[in-house]
Amino acid sequence: MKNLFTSLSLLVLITSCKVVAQSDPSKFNNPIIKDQYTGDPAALVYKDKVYLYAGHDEAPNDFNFYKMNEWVVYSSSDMKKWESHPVPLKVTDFKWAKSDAWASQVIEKNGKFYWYVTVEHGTIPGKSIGVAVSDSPTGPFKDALGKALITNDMTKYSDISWDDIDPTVYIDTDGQAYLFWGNTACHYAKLKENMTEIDGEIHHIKLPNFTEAPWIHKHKDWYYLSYAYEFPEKIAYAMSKSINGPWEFKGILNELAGNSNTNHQSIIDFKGQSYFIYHNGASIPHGGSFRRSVCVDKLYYNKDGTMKRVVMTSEGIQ
Ligand code: FUB
Repeated sequence: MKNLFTSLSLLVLITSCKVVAQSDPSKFNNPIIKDQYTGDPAALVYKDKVYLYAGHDEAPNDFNFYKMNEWVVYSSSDMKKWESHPVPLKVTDFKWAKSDAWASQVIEKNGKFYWYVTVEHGTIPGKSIGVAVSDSPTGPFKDALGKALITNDMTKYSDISWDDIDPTVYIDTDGQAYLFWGNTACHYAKLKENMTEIDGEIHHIKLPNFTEAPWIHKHKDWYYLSYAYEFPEKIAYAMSKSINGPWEFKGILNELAGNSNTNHQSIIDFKGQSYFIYHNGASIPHGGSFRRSVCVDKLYYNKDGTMKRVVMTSEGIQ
C-alpha cells in the first residue's frame, strides 16, 4: 500500500511538473508591451528595425471607455525584445484637436516620417485625421499642417460623427501615396507629393461588415485590405491586383480576441517572415476593451496568395 501511495505521489508530481513547465509564464512573449496598456498597433519596417506605434490606453480600472491622450513608440530588431522610447506625440501637439489619441500609422517618405492620427476635432464636430512629421522614426513629431487633413464634414457616406478614424497609408511602387480610413464606411483618397494634402476625390469601398481599422499592405504581387469586421471585432480581408481595386472579399483572418471588443491589426514582412500584430485585453491585471495590450504572432500565406487564419498565442514570437 505504501508503495502504491509512493508511486501515485510520484505520478502526481511528474504530471504537475509537466503542467507547470507547459504554462511557464516566462515563455509567454504576448503581450509584447508589458509596461503600460497599448492599443491600435501600427508597425513600420525601416532599415533593419521594426517601429511599433500605438495609442496609450490610460483608462483606470473602473472606467468603461477609452481614455487616450498620447501615442507611444517601441522598436525591435528581432520582434522579441522591444525598446521603449520617450513619448513622441500627444493630442495637445495638435492645437486644433481636443481629445482622443485613437488609431494611427506612420510611413516614411524621402527620409521624413509622417504620422497620420485620429483625434476629436476641437471645433468641427466629430473625429478627424491629422498628420505629424519628424526626421526620425522615434520623433519628436510636430503637427505638419496646423489643421486637420480630414474632418467629419468632408465625407458623406456615413451619418455618424466617428466615421473619419483609423488612417492607414500606403505608397505604391510608382511613388503615389494613398490614405485609407473609416468606420462603418471605408474611404480612400490619393495624397499629394507633400503627403499633407488630399489629391482629388474621396472614394468609398464596399466591404462586407466593415467596422473600422483598414490596413493596406502588399505581399508579392497582391494588395491586401484587412479590416475590423462586425462588432465585437474579427479581422477580415479582401485582395486585389491594384490598390484602386476591385477588392475581392476573402473571409476571416483572425477570430474574436474574446477579452476585447476590438482587435486592430497591422501586417508586415520583416527579415523573411510575415507578422500579424494586434491588440487584445489579455494583460493581467485589469486588461479589457479599454485597457488593451499589443501582441504579435506569425502570419502565413497560401500558394494562391490568400492568408492562413491567424493563431493567437500566449507564446508569441519565440
Ligand atoms: O482606440 C480607439 C479605437 O478603438 C480605434 O480608433 C479603433 O480602431 C478601435 O481599436
